Amino acid sequence: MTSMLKTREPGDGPRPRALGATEIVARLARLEGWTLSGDGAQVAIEKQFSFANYYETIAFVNALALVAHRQDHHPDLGVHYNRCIVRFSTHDAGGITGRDFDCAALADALLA
Ligand code: H2B
Repeated sequence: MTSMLKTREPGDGPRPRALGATEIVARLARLEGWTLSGDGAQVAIEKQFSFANYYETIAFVNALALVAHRQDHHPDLGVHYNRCIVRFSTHDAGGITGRDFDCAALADALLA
């Protein structure tokens, strides 16, 4: 079923292109707290978000889930009592793409 909440549907737009190392480093420098993690098939950009308690952590996770749904781009999440580790990579491209950086900025904006 098509959701009214979605801004991107599967297959929308050009297939994302995996970014090279120089571009990844340049884009990481423009974000606060995001780092490169893993390598090869496990490469991703990652950030730990800290909260006061479980309720706040889950509120963030739920808000991020809506962003992910709207963008049709889904992070891996490590959910803990008062922190959430967010990892973005693009499986379809086998690496990190502009979509990962766009969604990282949207995750940050949830707390701005
Ligand atoms: N999320 C992430 N993180 N990477 C992808 O490659 C990806 C996704 N692909 N969400 C999307 C869904 C794709 O499978 C659908 C068909 O658009």
